[in-house]
Amino acid sequence: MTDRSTTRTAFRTCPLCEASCGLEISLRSDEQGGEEVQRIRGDLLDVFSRGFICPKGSTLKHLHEDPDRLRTPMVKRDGRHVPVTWDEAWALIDDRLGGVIANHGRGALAAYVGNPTAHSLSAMTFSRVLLTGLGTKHRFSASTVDQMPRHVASGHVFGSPVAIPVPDLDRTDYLMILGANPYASNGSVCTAPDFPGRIEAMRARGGKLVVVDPRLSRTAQEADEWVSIRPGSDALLLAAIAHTMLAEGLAAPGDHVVDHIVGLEDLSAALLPFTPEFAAPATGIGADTIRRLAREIAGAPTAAVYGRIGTTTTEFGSTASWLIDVVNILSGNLDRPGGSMFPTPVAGGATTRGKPGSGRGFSVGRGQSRVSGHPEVMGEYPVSVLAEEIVAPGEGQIRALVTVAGNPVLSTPNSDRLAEALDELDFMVSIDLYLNETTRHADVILPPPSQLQRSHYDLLLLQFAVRNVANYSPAVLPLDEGQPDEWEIIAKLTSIAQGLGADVDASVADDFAIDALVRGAVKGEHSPVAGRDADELLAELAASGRKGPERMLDFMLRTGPFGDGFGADPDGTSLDDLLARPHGRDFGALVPRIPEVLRTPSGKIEVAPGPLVADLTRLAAAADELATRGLVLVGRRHLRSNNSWMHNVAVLVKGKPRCTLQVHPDDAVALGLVDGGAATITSRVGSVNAPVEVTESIRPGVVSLPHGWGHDVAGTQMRVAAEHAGVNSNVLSDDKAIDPLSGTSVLNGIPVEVTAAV
Ligand SMILES: Nc1nc2c(c(=O)[nH]1)N[C@H]1C(S)=C(S)[C@@H](COP(=O)(O)OP(=O)(O)OC[C@H]3O[C@@H](n4cnc5c(=O)[nH]c(N)nc54)[C@H](O)[C@@H]3O)O[C@H]1N2
Ligand SMILES: Nc1nc2c(c(=O)[nH]1)N[C@H]1C(S)=C(S)[C@@H](COP(=O)(O)OP(=O)(O)OC[C@H]3O[C@@H](n4cnc5c(=O)[nH]c(N)nc54)[C@H](O)[C@@H]3O)O[C@H]1N2
Ligand code: SF4
Ligand SMILES: [Mo]
Repeated sequence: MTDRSTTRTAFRTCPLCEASCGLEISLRSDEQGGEEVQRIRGDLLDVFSRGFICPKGSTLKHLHEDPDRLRTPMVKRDGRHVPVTWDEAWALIDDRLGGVIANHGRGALAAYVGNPTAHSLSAMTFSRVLLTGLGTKHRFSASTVDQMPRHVASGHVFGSPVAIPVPDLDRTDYLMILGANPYASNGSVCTAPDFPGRIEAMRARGGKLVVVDPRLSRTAQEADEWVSIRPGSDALLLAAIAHTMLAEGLAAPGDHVVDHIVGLEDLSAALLPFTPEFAAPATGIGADTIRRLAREIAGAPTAAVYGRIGTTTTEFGSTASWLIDVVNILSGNLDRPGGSMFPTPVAGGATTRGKPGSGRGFSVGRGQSRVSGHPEVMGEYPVSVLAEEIVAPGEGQIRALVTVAGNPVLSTPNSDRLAEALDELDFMVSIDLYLNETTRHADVILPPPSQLQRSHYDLLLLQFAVRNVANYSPAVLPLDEGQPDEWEIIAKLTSIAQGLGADVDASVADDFAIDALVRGAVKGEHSPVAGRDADELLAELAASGRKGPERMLDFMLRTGPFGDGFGADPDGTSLDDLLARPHGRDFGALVPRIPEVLRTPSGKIEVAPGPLVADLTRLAAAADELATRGLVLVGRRHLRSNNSWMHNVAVLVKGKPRCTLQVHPDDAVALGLVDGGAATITSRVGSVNAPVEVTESIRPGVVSLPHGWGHDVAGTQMRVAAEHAGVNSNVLSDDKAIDPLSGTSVLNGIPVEVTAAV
């Protein structure tokens, strides 16, 4: 009989959300002579998470074992997906994608890159290779239903879209959270395992938590103060807070940054109209409260203002993100311990490369979307125009689409329209774990290995971490027979799209990519390997036998701010160093980075950038309409859910249905709704029915429906999810409603009508 006791313990960072918790995974031998996961718990020794884990973390086992998870490529034949060999899938892609390129050119190709890309080392390192290789301007991603406004604000103010200050959670005395619910989401664009525990520690040391949200969220319940705000009006609240600081002489950016700021006078002038009295009707927050909040933030020993989804996915997302920086700057909290600080990413950070202290700055509009003329932002277009770009005929019409780790049919606006548009494509290929609402439209689905069969390093998320940390995890379980790694799939797809044929090896794109990375670095005047012989470095990297993401990561670690610089600093880090530290390496608390972090042409913090100041006019003009708007819809997240794709894990979806329409009791009476009954919710673009949950924990005039549900679609293979289908809230989101500065969709504050469903 096989010994069923633990045979091995592995450590691995959880890739499911941004918190990057360390996991301790016990394995035992299975009947087939392999290994199976016995138990997953928090890694007590992880340098960052110290044992914290949420209910999703242990489901890496369930995801790995999920019988619905795809293990072979799927091809659509006569409207049904059937399993095929990898060779068959590649041959078909070569033929069909090649056909589209031959007939219509590369301008007919498009790509949509979804959220889990940010959580996959393979996809992080190779999606850029793919996007370049496809050679099309039709690039879309989940960023334009998420954090793009934050990038735009940082780009204009600090010169780099990834120079994003994060709240120094472990040292702050006062935290204001707008439109985020870290007790459910575990934090976003602020990597902090056990965000709730860090908040509790702050309160234990006498700190204050204020939560601005139209819902009494879990986080708001834990707060010292809940400020109930009308959706979409955060920019007005922040403008009025900044106005108050200026008007009352409380604005003091501090000696540590003041010489590095330009535009303070322009800012003061632009904020003059935004008195608390002006902001009060639209925000639904009293002028006295706004003044008090301004005084509290300015008066606290240290304070940090932090905003997320509820501030970015609104009509004024970019301006709200900018005004968060403004409040942090005026209150003297930018770039100081306890305030809002810039991380120093150990690997792959754009603000640790190039000339420190100044740069080319940030601009948008290097192209316009073909149909609606939206400007390019960070090399992509608003995902809300994907459907029209597929449907509208003419030069540059999208005919073939590649999706990587994305489910836009549930995640992006006016989704019914997008679903119809996908059927008009000549060819669609998806790299995805599941046959779901989006991939059911694909001609070919290419499955990556499970999360446990892949290595990990949070290349993106550690750029926004509240401590400077590095943690690499090797794959826990081996690849299945014949299964390529995720990076090999992306690399090979890239080469096929470049016309290298179905038999091309993944190493072609890989070798090309590392070559470009190393040759670029040795040419960089400020790189630790400036002037070194690229071939020598490439040979040293090759000597380790590494390829793919590992080889790139090793290079990025070694040439990063804490790296060994290929011999320059023997104590510096490298992949070998991290392999010897399964619980990660801590490089300490965040340190001040002004001015070297800046990449503006002026070398200054541009506190009043033209496009954002100009947007204040649009904001002021919207105040009346915001104040009188009728019923609006907002979203919400649940701890046991992860966007659209983890509803096939039975332990996570069991219990009461969670896809309910939350309604305030007063509204329920007025609308004739009863708890447990059904409601019809209608917006400009669509209509859905959902069960009603009457609750005091939402502001009157606001209803809330979570996104990522709506799994009752034919032709998918997610049996558990189908039994807990819920409805797709993005049928209601309006594809025409966007923040014009970033192209980001309005997903919160959608005007709706609600009636009792018959
Ligand atoms: N468990 C779980 N964790 C997740 C995810 C998940 O789906 N489930 N998704 C991950 C992803 S991709 C992301 S981007 C992050 C997001 O992380 P968060 O930004 O923390 O996301 P939410 O939990 O949706 O919190 C948004 C809050 O904004 C509020 N809100 C809505 N409209 C407004 C408004 O106009 N103003 C203000 N001030 N508040 C408003 C909502 O009521 C809600 O409480 O979470 C990540 N973590
Ligand atoms: N109304 C409303 N809509 C929203 C939001 C909201 O708050 N309200 N939030 C928005 C936000 S913040 C985001 S980030 C987007 C998310 O939008 P998307 O990224 O489009 O959607 P996800 O639900 O994250 O779906 C991820 C897909 O990747 C697959 N997948 C999971 N892991 C992997 C992997 O490791 N590799 C590969 N190749 N595939 C994988 C899953 O099967 C699934 O198909 O949704 C947005 N949509
Ligand atoms: S909080 Fe996020 S990273 Fe941590 S265990 Fe849960 S899903 Fe994983
Ligand atoms: Mo997101």
